Amino acid sequence: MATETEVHSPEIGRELGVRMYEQMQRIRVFEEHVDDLYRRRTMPGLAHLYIGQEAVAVGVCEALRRDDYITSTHRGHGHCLAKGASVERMFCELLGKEAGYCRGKGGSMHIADHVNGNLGANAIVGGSAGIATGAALSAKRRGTDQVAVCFFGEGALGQGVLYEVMNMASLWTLPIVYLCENNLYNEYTHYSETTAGNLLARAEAFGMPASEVDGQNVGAVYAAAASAVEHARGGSGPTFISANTYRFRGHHVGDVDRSYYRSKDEEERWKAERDPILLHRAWIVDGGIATAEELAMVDVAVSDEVDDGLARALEAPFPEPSEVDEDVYA
Ligand SMILES: Cc1ncc(C[n+]2csc(CCOP(=O)(O)OP(=O)(O)O)c2C)c(N)n1
Repeated sequence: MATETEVHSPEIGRELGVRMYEQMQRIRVFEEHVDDLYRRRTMPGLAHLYIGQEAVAVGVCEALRRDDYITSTHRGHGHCLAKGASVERMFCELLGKEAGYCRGKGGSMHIADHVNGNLGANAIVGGSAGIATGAALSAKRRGTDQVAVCFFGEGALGQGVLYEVMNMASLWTLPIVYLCENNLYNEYTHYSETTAGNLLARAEAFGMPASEVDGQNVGAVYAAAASAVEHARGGSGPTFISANTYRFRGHHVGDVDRSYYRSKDEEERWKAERDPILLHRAWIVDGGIATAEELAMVDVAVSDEVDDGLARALEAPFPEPSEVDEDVYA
């Protein structure tokens, strides 16, 4: 695995470079706290951590406007935070509190944040493809220049709905980016055992441009996303991006013994050589964009913000029992 850090787009200056670092750190620290909440049995249910994949959500969302749409997956905390969600309200949702994004009734896999264009996480693999494509169709029909990004894991490449909507998006020239996060594993199975043929060729068959990007390099993801978003906003239709990445932790927080499906050595290599935050930090410092001391101050500020958000969420009230059937549709 290469350890290069220089494949950034030249237009990433200090403000964007440092903000992308901060956003990735926010996601990393948030997820570490989620893992801790699970281990301390403070959080009900499970969560699928985004640690290791931060550069994908951040690189893509930095190329979007606030009123652009995203749809997310079961591994969605990174997408929500990158699109502007509040740390405190996300913790509230995970802890079942009234102030959460779904008033505490959705939990980790159902966070939606319409104010920031996030149409929601989705526990069904491939389940958000129709929603994202519908949002793109709506934007086109309303004559806005909004773009939709559909995040999904490579496991969703086995879901028929993805191909139905990619066909429509291409026929109707919809403003959408299909963003496949290939973290190599569908739960406990390597994707090469579930996905036949050439991955990009699947999108190219519908006549849309398809490309691959290093998902550990936030600058490269940003450049690929910015170009796809411009393509969509300019009326040229859908594109497909496959971001090569890796989840550093288990499929979910309870997946701690992973040696039967991937080696410790493989995990350690990714963490040591392909950590998106370390790579971006090296790019910033080596390139003289900001100093190590400045980034250390960002680390402290992010850590304090996440600690405070969690403390407030832990203190926050649960919904009243009388509200149990409000906002519940199924
Ligand atoms: C339609 C459907 N089938 C099966 C599952 C169970 N399931 C949950 S996550 C997952 C694997 C998803 O892999 P991928 O899409 O690559 O995302 P990742 O977990 O790697 O982020 C499966 C099979 C599900 N949630 N939905």
